[in-house]
Amino acid sequence: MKTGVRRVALVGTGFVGMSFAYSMLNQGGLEEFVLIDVNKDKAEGEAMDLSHGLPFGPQKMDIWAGTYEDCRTADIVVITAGANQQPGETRLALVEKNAKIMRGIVREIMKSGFNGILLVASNPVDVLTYVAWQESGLPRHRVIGSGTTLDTARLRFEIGKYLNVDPRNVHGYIIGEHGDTEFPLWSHTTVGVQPIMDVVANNPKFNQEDLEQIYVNVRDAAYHIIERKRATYYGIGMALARIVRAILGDENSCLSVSAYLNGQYGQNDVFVGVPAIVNRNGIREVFELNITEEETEKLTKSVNVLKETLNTVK
Ligand code: 6V0
Repeated sequence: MKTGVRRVALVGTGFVGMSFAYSMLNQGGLEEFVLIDVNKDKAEGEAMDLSHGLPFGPQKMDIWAGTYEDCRTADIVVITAGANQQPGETRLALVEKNAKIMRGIVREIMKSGFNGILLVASNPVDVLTYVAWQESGLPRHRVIGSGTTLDTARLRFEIGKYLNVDPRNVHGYIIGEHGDTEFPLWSHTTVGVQPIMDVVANNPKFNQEDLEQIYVNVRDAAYHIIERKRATYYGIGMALARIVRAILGDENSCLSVSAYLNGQYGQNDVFVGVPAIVNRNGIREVFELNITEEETEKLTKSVNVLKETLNTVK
């Protein structure tokens, strides 16, 4: 990755893309921000509106509505473009539609001579990250999906609320498909330095049933939010900003992104949410945690669901 001016390009200036952009505007960490959308007017309007926040932001930033050619020198291209499910449309039809959109976008990005890191958030994110990797020809460590970073944040928030501790001191991960088969790694969840299983076992105020309910709420959070406001975007916007800052800052942060598995946890040739170390080269490594037999079974089930969908668009 080049040094000096840090450039991020965003493809898809909808709710998710702009929540991410607004987070970056407030947090800083880059000098050039390119907004790309099939709807050029939308990208232009967003670039104007965002720029007007710069006098209140932490740093100087050039923000403009650009073209795929601007991806050439980008460090990261974040893809949040995609169609939403239409009434009567099956999930499978949506997958096919979005895979087609993803291939078209990645082809344009690569035509520019782009040689950075691709970060995908469009859904179904694990499947579309695979499609983006396949289409890009980039090394697998430079293609990343947002995976279960958002779900993990939801889990940390809920546990923090339940135990009345700062969610930043809750260390635990949701892994698997970003979807119905995801699950928490309770065996590796700690609050401060205490395993959560010890916390619930030693304190009559807390119990395992509540933890299971927290998991169900986390897993179904998107449905509950969509029911009320039709879409979810602030949480994922912050999660994407977190990943982008980990990359640009060469942080070696541990995040549950969608990463390519090459034998870890007995899984191969799939992108799925697992804790991984992220730095300016992308994914440095995927940890292989010593997970329980039950957790291994759940991960296998989740991967199988992903592979089934993936086979329809590969
Ligand atoms: P939105 O508000 O409809 O925005 C989508 C944007 O993509 C629009 O501005 C479109 O014009 C643009 N677009 C569509 N096709 C193309 C194309 N071919 N080239 C360029 N731009 C295009 O949707 P929203 O922002 O709410 O959601 C975007 C995607 O994020 C969807 O697939 C969601 O399902 C997904 N999410 C992913 C999450 C995650 O955790 N990974 C969380 C929430 C939503």
